[in-house]
Amino acid sequence: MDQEYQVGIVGAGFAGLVAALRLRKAGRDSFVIFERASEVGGTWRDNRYPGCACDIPSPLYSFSTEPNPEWSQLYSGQPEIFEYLKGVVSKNSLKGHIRYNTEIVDARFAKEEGYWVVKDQKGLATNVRVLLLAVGPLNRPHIPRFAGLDDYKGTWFHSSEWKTHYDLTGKRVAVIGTGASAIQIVPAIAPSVGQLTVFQRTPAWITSRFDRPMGPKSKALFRRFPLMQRMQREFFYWLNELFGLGFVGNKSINRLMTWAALRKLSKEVKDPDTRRRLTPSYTIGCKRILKSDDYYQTFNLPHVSLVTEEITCFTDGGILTRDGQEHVLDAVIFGTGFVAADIEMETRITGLTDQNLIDLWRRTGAEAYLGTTVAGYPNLAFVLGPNTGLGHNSVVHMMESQMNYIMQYIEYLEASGPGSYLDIRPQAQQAYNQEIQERLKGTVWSSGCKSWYLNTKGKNTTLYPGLTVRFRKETRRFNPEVYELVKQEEPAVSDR
Ligand code: N01
Repeated sequence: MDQEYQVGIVGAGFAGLVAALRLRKAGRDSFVIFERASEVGGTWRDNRYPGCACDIPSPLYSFSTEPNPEWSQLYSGQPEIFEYLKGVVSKNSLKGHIRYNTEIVDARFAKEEGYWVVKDQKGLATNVRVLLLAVGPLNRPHIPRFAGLDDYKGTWFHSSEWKTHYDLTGKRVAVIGTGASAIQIVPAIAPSVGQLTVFQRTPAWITSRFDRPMGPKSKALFRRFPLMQRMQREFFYWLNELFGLGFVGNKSINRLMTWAALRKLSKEVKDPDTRRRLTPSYTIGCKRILKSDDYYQTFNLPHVSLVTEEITCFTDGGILTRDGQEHVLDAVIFGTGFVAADIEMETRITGLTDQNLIDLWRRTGAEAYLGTTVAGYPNLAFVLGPNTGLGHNSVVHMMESQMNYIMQYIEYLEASGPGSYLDIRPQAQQAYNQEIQERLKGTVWSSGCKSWYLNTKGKNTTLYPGLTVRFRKETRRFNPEVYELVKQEEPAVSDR
């Protein structure tokens, strides 16, 4: 069977939609998006917990080609971001390209033909010349298997699997974890619960969000003068880049961020002992810096308490901590994050050999050239692949940079004739990743804390160790000399 599409995209979250928009903009129609759920949105579809919002300002955390003058807040909530994504899909007529409820379980490169054969959970195969994996790193919940959890009689769930029908009103509730999700959940549920206990293992560095509503005047202004919104986007982008310098070695900016965060803590938390326990002891930025305008104040409420004793186990009625105290609870929310650095995709991906890419990465740690292409797996690219995450700016910018590169990659491949394939040379991939790991050494992320940026072997496979301007420059031009181009002598297929 011939290839059916030029491009197949796995995932219809932000990354998959960035890819689809770029293909559309280039006038391409031969692409299909495989989405395992019944709706687009990825993380913004799955995370529905109270208070869920983006910690990057919406004018920046949006597609550069799809500005939205209607954001109601500077930091929009999940329902609005989800609606925005669905709106972009409708406006750009992408719906017809999406195969919903389709989970890709197997992707095999047919090297004689120069295309990928991808199979879904029902066994249906589709052939695509280029496969784009846009699955995102934050969709596999990390749920620690505490002893006794199975015997606990109360309700428990992970932040990304919120039980929307469970009413927390008046209940004795615990939140485990104090990461980005938890610090949004805690102030959102505190007013309605009867008692709230926050179990903290490591305090987070928290800075102010300075969130504010976008009133009718600014909306009207942005509608009338799109350039104004573009300028607002640029403003936040460059501000974040400036603070990004503090992550990659600039001590003065790092000190400024530390000072601002400590000042905020001392102003917003009344009780000195709670304040002390909320004070981090590691370098700011080593774990993701969190942004909140209302988390700290929650600990001033009489029915909210912070527990820093280690959790020993669950009991029938709640949680037992190392000091021997049992915390009786009706419900426990796991704000314990995601498995991000150890790629645990269910899909079997085989390229030029029978080696499953995911098994390979389990051994080596995930790595790719420019976070995009992987040696031995030709005609395949990741959008938001290894070491493309950020601690300081919008990942949408990174995805759009990658698509600048991927579009040229596709054009070059097509110009090379039907059935040809492009494989990144292992030496180029290795040199790039050595440099990435080298550059990470001088950053805050390597300053000694434990974070989800690191895999179980301690290797940082998630973050790009620099400013996004640098990555944009690196991805500006496709460089064919670092690829091996294999042309078919007698092409088995023709391009559609
Ligand atoms: O997860 P986290 P998150 N016992 O890994 C604690 C993005 N995000 O879901 O620091 C006790 O940051 C752990 O403690 P420690 C955003 O980019 C997206 O909050 O490891 N505690 C930590 O406090 C963010 O950065 C969206 O000591 C345990 C917490 O759980 C990323 O997702 C929304 C524990 C985990 O924090 C992850 O944020 C929110 C244990 N055994 C966040 N195991 C959306 O896109 C873990 N912890 C909507």
